[in-house]
Order: sequence, then C-alpha cells, then structure tokens
Amino acid sequence: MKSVFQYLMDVRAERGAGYFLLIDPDRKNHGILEDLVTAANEGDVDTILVGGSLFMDSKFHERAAHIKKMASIPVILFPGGVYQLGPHYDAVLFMSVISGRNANNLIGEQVISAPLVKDLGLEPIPTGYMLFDGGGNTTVEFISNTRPLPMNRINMIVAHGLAAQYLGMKILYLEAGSGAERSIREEIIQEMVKKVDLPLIVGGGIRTPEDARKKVESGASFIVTGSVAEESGQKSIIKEFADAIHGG
Ligand code: 1GP
Repeated sequence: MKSVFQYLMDVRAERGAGYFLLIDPDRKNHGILEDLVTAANEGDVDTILVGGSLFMDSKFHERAAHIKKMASIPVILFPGGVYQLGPHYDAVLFMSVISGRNANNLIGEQVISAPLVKDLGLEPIPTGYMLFDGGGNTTVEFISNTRPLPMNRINMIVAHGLAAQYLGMKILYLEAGSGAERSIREEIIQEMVKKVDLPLIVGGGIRTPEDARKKVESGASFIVTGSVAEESGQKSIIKEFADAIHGG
C-alpha cells in the first residue's frame, strides 16, 4: 500500500497543491466533530490533521478515534506533545521545532516518541516545523517555549529551511500560529521555494480562500486551515477553500 507521504506527493503533483483541514478536538462534542469530518469528506479536503497545543479536558484520544472512524480521507496526527500519540492515525508529522532553541522540542520529545511510533506502527513523516511571529501571542509560542521567527528576516528563514533539508527532513511546516493576525507572507514562501528543495505546508491565520490561493501561487504545496471552519458555522466554506487551493 502506498505511504501517506507518497499520497501527499501525488496530491501535490496531480492537483498542484493539497488542503489539510486541522481539527482540534478540544472540548468538542461528537456532533461538531461529525459535522467537520463530513464536510472534509464531502468537501474535497485531502487530509485531516488532528492535534493541538493545549487541551482543557481528557477526551482527546476518544475524539481522535471518533474522527478516524468517520473519515474517508487520511488522518494525520499533528502532535502538540508525546501524550497525543495513539493508534487512530494513518501517519504522524514527526516534527522538530527547528525555529526554536528549546532542546526538548528539538530532540527530547522525539526520543520519547520514537519507540511508541514504532510500536503503534504509525508512519512518521519527518517534518521541520518553523514557527513565525504572526502577531498576537499564540498558544504554541507559550507551550513550545520558543521564540517565533520574525517574518522580515528572510536570510535567517531560508537558512533554517536549508538546515532542515540537509538534515534529511522531508517536508517543512511554516506556521504563523492558530488564529494568527498575519498569515505567512507570500515573499517568505517564494524565497523558500527558490532556495530550499522541500515541499511546504503553510498554516496559521488563513481566513479566506483568496488568501489560501495566494499562498499556493507563491509556491505552497499544502495549506492548513483550522479556526475558520469552526468559527464560520458554514461548513460550505471548506469546499470553497478546497476549490481555491486546487485551482478549481
Ligand atoms: C495551526 O496552522 C494551523 O497549526 C491552523 O491555524 O486555526 O489559524 O487556521 P488557524
């Protein structure tokens, strides 16, 4: 069977770019989760990401299982920590927070996670995660205890991307943080595409299909939205994002 990573590369090659819907299961009842997963299944989303930085109750795994059961597309864990690992995924973004200098997020959590990933039989997708300053203090900045990269330091940003490539990572996640005031600047995406030979996942603060399309035209391979589908109440927005991202 083809790997999830290969599936993602095929989506990128065949559709130009892919759409990841992030579902943060925190404090959501099964009805809300079902609505989101149904909208993803029917709305031409390519992959569901499940994860978050902070949970205010203890039902994460139960809800992740429910999402996986409902989904007809791949479900990938986007982990906020080792405690989020479980069997309910097709793959895990095996991430290192390379924008920061917090050893625990660079290698500590990964060492604890690796035997569990192996035992669970999860496909690890080696991911360089770069957190940017998108304005407004995002939860991930506090929880990861790292300083985000300023968006105007293009050389420093490209150097991080190249380091990830040379370390053998397979994909980069350019993150402005959930609910960011400013999404990742197009100029950053364009420079990264020119100089770094890795596919780019871009997320954080993307609120309109037009904004998503601009990221794709700048060279993003995968677009992530989280908050916008939850906040809008209009599940049809998911299909609008998918169409814009796929160029339809
Ligand atoms: C967070 O990039 C994602 O990792 C999604 O952010 O909730 O702002 O869409 P939003």
